[in-house]
Amino acid sequence: MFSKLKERVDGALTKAGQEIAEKNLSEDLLEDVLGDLKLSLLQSDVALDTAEEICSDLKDKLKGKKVKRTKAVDTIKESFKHTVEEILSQETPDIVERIKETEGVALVTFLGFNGSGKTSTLVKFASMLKEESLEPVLAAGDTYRAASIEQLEEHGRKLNLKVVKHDYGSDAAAVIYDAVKHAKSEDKDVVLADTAGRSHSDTNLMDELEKICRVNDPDWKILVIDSLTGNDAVEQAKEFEKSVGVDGMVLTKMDVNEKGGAALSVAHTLEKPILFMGVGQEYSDLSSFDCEEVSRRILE
Ligand SMILES: Nc1nc2c(ncn2[C@@H]2O[C@H](COP(=O)(O)OP(=O)(O)O)[C@@H](O)[C@H]2O)c(=O)[nH]1
Ligand SMILES: [Mg+2]
Repeated sequence: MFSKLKERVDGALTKAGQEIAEKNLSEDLLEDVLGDLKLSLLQSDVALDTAEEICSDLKDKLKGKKVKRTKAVDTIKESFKHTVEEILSQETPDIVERIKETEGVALVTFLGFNGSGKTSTLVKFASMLKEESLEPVLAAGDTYRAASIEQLEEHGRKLNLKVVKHDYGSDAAAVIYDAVKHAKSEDKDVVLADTAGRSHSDTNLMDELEKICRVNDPDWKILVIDSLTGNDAVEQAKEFEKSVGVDGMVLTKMDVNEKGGAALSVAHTLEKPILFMGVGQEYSDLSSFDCEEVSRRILE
């Protein structure tokens, strides 16, 4: 009888103790802490819209949540870190394996702004495929920028790979079509197609890109993004996704960028995997995307 009473008293005391030890996360505290965390994202070159969306989603998720009083700030910080890691850790397909499994000739096109690193990424990828005993054909689909065809031919010579080209100003869709035809006739595995760099204001080049994709129906449309791009990375990603669709992304120049915020911006915007990162100017400087390392750089 007494022990029952004692149990009840003990229970009530524990509950009262818990209530003192716990609190609901208030909007004020969340705004305070998330405001600081948003600033840290901006300092890592994360685009403003992305930083704002991440923090406001997190605020909605955490508002009113019961937490240990002494751990309130830590809980918010932990959730924030977890969110950043989750955005970056999209499931990444093994593109090399998928190319190997493709029946006939796989077509991979590289898209992106001028100077983002399309041609460099293409030739690094060609070198990676060669090491996997695949034989790519290169398509000189940038028929627009001066010297782009010679640049690709030079790499073709170094890597001992066939480059299919037409003249400057010619139809890029036709170059890529020919490259695929050539690859089929020679029993090659894969065509890697370069394209001209474009910007959202370049309607002609965007139209040309749509034609390339309509005519050739690539297996992979890979968006190449310069990791040094700040707010504009989001706009670029949206524009390419809207026009032709994006299957995966490559973040270049990660060797000269300590911050890595563009990776978070584009992964959050498109929810597409980051297949590789460019980490230098040698053929071997194409690494698989290291989610943990990039999260660390952004959160540091
Ligand atoms: N450090 C560094 N430079 C890169 C990387 N990727 C591309 N570049 C350089 O960026 C410049 C533009 O690259 P390019 O491939 O010609 O860009 P494209 O106009 O998109 O074809 C060149 O000077 C490249 O050497 C990278 O991962 N690291
Ligand atoms: Mg180029």
